[in-house]
Amino acid sequence: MSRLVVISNRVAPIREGKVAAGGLAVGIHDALRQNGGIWFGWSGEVNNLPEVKSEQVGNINYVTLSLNKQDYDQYYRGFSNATLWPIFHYRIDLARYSREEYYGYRRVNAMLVEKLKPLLRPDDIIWVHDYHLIPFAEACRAQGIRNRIGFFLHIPFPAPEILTAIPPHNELLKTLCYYDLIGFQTETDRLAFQDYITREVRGVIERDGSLTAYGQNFRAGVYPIGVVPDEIRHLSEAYRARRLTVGRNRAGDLRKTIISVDRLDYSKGLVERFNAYQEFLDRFPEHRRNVEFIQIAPTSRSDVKTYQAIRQQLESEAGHINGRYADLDWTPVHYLNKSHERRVLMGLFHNAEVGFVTPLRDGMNLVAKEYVAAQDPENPGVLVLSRFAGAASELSAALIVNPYDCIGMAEALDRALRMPLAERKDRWETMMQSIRRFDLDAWRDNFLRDLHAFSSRPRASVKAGSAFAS
Ligand code: ADQ
Repeated sequence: MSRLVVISNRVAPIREGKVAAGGLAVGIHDALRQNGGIWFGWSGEVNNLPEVKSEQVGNINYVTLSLNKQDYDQYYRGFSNATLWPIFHYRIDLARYSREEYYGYRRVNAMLVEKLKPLLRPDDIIWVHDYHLIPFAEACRAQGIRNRIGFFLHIPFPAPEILTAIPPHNELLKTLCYYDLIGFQTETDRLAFQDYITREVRGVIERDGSLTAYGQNFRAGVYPIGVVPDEIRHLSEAYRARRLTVGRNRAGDLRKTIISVDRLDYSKGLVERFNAYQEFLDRFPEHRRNVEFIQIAPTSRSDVKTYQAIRQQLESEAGHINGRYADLDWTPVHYLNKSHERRVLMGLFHNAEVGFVTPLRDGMNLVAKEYVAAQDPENPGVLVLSRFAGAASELSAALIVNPYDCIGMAEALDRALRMPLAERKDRWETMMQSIRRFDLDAWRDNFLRDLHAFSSRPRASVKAGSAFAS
């Protein structure tokens, strides 16, 4: 049986042999445990000692390395998070491009391949994750690695008009085509990619559905990432009897809760969401004092400039709403800027009447699925979901909103809070069917099945010693 070798920008932290609980980490961990393998990537440390550390836990070998400051600035902070992330989330206005950073990105990909190469066996299957590692397969081929290599993009794939804002888009997409299988979250993403390949570079769709471009033949498929519904149900039920934060109104009734949980990121539509909540309090005064909004959003990528700005903006918005509406016994917004344990989050989801998930763009958004999976089947809450989250293509029984429509979102909150039990149950059951069908196991198994099935044929080799080899 082939071993699995997973490459991701960060390797999930190892603590006493357990990976940190989180959707993606759990999925990858399970896949590795089945046949044994390697999880390879950056340790998260920045120093001048780029030594490779290896730790064997059961049949999984966790291999990590640190980055030096220049690599970190160019590959991680620069091209990955200041060019690719904003552009792939349709925010050309927030993107910057530097040729040095792009070269650094390519150089680090080549360096990672160099460090991985001695650990590989000829029949290993390699599964690479996300936008930091688009050129990884091309670097593998350049260094003579012939294994089957698949790639999964966790974030959206932009429309070609947006993608071409990246000056070396053609070169970058050429490197992507060295993968045997490229996985996307939604059909929209796959079609945007196919559009680029067929229109921009005159690639061809073959009769077997594979694509040929830049002299490479490869497959592109849709593999929506999912959650583990039973695990979420189990965690959330532990909190069934507890109301963690919410108080009572003057009549003594428990206040209803609207919950949002995100990484603090401009793609998540937090400012627009706060504005919509304020609009909701303005337009529907009958909900004042009877509802509380909990926004959990720990800082992420705090050393990237645009992330500092959004944090300040949100603090000011939350202060503004509370300043305007709060009373001695009512705080309309609880804005919590720190991380919470997974079981606490699932408990909060379970107890919240509304899940308010309104990104401006999102590859999938697992929070939407987690919120639904954490509900009590006898008394489920309502999911208010942005049409621009990948999850919206599966969860059409949510109240779908446009996050740029402030009044529309305020009206959806009102509707969610008033929704009769029968309608809530109907919508929840429809969503749960899809969540069970496209769970985390299905995501992983379908991707790996297709990667195995797509036999590796002899490939044209890339000239070694290219400009980006480290
Ligand atoms: P993220 O942008 O991080 O992931 P998301 O899918 O919502 O977005 O969250 C991933 C996980 O992190 C979830 O399990 C969630 O519970 C957890 N999480 C989020 N915010 C948290 C918080 N404040 N505290 C604690 N845990 C939190 C990227 C893409 C997404 C895609 C995922 C998986 O941007 O579109 O769904 O990868 O492919």
